[in-house]
Amino acid sequence: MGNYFQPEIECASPEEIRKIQSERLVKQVQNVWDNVPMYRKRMEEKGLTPADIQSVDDLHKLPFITKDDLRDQYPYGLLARPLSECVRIQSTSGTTGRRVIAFYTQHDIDLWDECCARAIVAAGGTKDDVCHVSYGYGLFTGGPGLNGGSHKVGCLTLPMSSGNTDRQIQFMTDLGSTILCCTPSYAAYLAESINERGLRDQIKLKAGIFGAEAWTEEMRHDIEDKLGIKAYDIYGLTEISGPGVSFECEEQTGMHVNEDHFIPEVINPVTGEVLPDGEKGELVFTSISKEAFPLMRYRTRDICILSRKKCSCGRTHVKMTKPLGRSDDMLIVKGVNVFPSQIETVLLNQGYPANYQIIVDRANNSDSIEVQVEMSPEIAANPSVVPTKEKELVAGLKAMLGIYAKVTLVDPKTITRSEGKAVRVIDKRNLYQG
Ligand code: DLL
Repeated sequence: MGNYFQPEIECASPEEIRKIQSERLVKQVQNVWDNVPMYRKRMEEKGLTPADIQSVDDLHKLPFITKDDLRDQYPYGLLARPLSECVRIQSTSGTTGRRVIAFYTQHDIDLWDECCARAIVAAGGTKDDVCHVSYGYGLFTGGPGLNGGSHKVGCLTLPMSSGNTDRQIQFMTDLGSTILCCTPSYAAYLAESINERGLRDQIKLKAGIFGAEAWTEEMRHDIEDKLGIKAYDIYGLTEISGPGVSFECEEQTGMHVNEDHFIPEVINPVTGEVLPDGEKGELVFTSISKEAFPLMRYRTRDICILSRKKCSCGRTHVKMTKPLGRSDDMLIVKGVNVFPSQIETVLLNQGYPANYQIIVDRANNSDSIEVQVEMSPEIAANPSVVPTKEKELVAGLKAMLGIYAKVTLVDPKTITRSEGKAVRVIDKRNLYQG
């Protein structure tokens, strides 16, 4: 194992882990009760005081919080520390209306870096490695998170960010990158580009740490074959800190959750009932050691299964499967979170009817999104305006989503009407398995 493996925590007995969790949970509940009016109000509505939460066994009593709560409290409502103690924000992709901002104290950044360091070590990383970080830097958590983890491990860190494939490959060959961190789609694209240029034998990569979007086992094998590496999954979300909430070890049978910082639960998304390990449901996290932006029982909308089966790596932290779907309609396209309702807002604002279809596809490892919408009879009667109208929609969608979406205006009454719930989204990528 490398130099940031923490066996005293990562291989602690379940009893020891529960003890740490209980102590931290009790403190965190008092913290949010004292400092975040929304939490106090929600607890009072359920007749709870901090005294009702004595251990992890009481966690289920606390109310859930959702992304809507985060939006309602935007920007400062959920802060549990004075702004003067915060040193950083990160944000989810998406629009102003839907954006979620997470705040960090220096302690929170250190904790996050530590989680990412554990992930890098689990992928075989040591201070002798050259860690090539091609996740986006900026508001997105991917670049900053893996960058911080790489520093903690002591790797030589290449803060490449995404894009500029020629430069990526040049640094990779010139500096002998050994660990690649990026989205699986970008890894597949890089792998293809390296092979096309005949440079496969000039790269020294041994491992990849890929996450931020769903990817299949087939895609894993394809990337592993093309780059001659072992590809590890990493999971996380901005609200809970970013990448490193959980990560794969060499067994590659699920991702160990950093349970000493984030308590996972799986619930029935309809009733909210907590489900036993092994059952599929919505993943909920409680962050028990964060200072600035601690979320209690946050509903991730990711569907997965938890397992406590013994792992050959020696880590005892619970494992989660890859997300097996979502309990809402969020899509991740080109690494950006997209809600169909955002697209509908743009269409309606520009005077189109709500007869549309969203088609998401992936070709050459790159996502594409197309919006087909019915034109009005007025536009149909004057087809010369169609290209201009399509351009206006493309611009509106770009402003709303931050990515290019192709727009096709189709003839009135040509999009199939549904007799039940409208099927607005056709996702041809089939990314979720199970
Ligand atoms: O995607 C954080 C991250 C960065 C994770 C780099 C891993 C690597 P958000 O942009 O807030 O944060 O998106 C979070 O992405 O709720 C999942 O639906 C999805 N997601 C994240 N990791 C995975 C993964 C970052 N390994 C949302 N597999 C989450 C499938 C993932 N989906």
